[in-house]
Amino acid sequence: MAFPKNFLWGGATAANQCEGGYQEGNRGLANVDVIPYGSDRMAVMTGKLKMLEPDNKHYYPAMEAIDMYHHYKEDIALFAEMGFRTYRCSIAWTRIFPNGDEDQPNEEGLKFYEDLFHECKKYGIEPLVTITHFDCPIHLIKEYGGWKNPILVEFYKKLVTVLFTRYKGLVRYWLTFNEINMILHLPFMGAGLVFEEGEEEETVKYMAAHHELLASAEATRIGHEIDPENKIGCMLAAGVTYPYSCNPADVWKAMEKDRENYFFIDVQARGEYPSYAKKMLERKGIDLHITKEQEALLKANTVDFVSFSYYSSRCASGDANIEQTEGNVMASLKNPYLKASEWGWQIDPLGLRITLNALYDRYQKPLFIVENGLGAVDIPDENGYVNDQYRIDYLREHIKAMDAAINEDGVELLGYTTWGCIDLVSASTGEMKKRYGFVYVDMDDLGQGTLQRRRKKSFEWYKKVIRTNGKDLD
Ligand code: BGP
Repeated sequence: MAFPKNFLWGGATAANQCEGGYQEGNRGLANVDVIPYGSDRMAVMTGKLKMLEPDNKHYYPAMEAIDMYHHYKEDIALFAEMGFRTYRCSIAWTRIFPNGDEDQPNEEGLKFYEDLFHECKKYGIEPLVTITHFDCPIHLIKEYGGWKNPILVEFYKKLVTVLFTRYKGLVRYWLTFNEINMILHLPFMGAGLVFEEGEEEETVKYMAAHHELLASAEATRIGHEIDPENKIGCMLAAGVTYPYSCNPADVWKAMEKDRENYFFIDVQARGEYPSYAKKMLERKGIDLHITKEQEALLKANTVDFVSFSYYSSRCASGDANIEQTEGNVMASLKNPYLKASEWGWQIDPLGLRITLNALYDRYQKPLFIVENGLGAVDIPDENGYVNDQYRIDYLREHIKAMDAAINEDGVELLGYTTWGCIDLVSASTGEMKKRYGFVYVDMDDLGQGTLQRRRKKSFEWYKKVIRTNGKDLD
């Protein structure tokens, strides 16, 4: 058991799921603010139901979330108490450019993150910053159609130039787009796409993806220019796909499913559209009009490291009649060898080792696990204490898998940030009761609660894991 000396242990959050304060500090309205809790949520996230303004009939959990906007000092102090060496957070685009297309950034928003990063540094915590974690200014959606419009690349360039300049020396680790492959599954959330009657959805999604890939390469270029010390990474919703059986038709299906996801990272890490993707687009009749300049941009600006989220492996078959289960948005077949969380996400620590190896074999770049964890219903006892042994068990097995990948397989892994280190709003369901944290937050699915923070059992456990650099996992 030995993790590298500078291994970055920590936790991860996203602005839209924890910050709240959606109207504070001149912040503008974003897509994530108008994604409601309840039965319309999926339709809005997928761009099938157009909701570009809040209404009185829905509850919108991101608006207040766990109000980290006002609690960040207290929360970072708790992370420091656990010994975090890094904290992954994201920037709300609309705090920096409320509409997205202004000439000048909003000073209050810039100052907010500057203070937050200083607060991290005070404790020796290295910020790991996601530039866009599922957020897009509503104005850019209404006015330009979101990422389907290439002009978004220009607005994004402006955003990253401001961020890299202002936070030079304060932030070194950056991720361009959270779970970039989610655009195919949650296009409103991932790219501000709303589909009009008769619109060719797949074409629009791949076009928007192309623009995000260009924007990501631009960010890598600009980030390196402004400060060569910057480390810029991409981010994949990962989880290897197993063939349901050794039937070659199943093996083929599993490969196809993996390629659907790898496609994005192939471009970001290897610098070009892979041949299978070109053929796939051709077959579908999708022409992205890729220019020579764009090809050169992608080629010259590959990422420094590959980061990913991992919750479970997936399973695919050539036979359409096998039972499905829930997964991180992407449905998978039910794997009879695995147990699942209360939300049906299959638990597979060895799958993490397999995923780490697959990504390292493919890209030969340092990896970073920036999300992993167990979403569970936590029931506080009469003293408000949560004994979340199940979460400890989940994390322990995944840390062992990381250890094996590093020490037995030679994978280069920079760090590990568990998802939702403090309870926050679930991205897929909008619930608060799907909790991931070491810190309990008193808030329910409809925004009722005191917002009080309390340490769970896993808090002390993770503190020990970090203190011993992953040696003591008991
Ligand atoms: C990933 C997202 C996160 C996060 C996590 C857990 O897809 O990057 O934002 O929420 O999944 O998912 P959920 O919140 O749906 O349980």
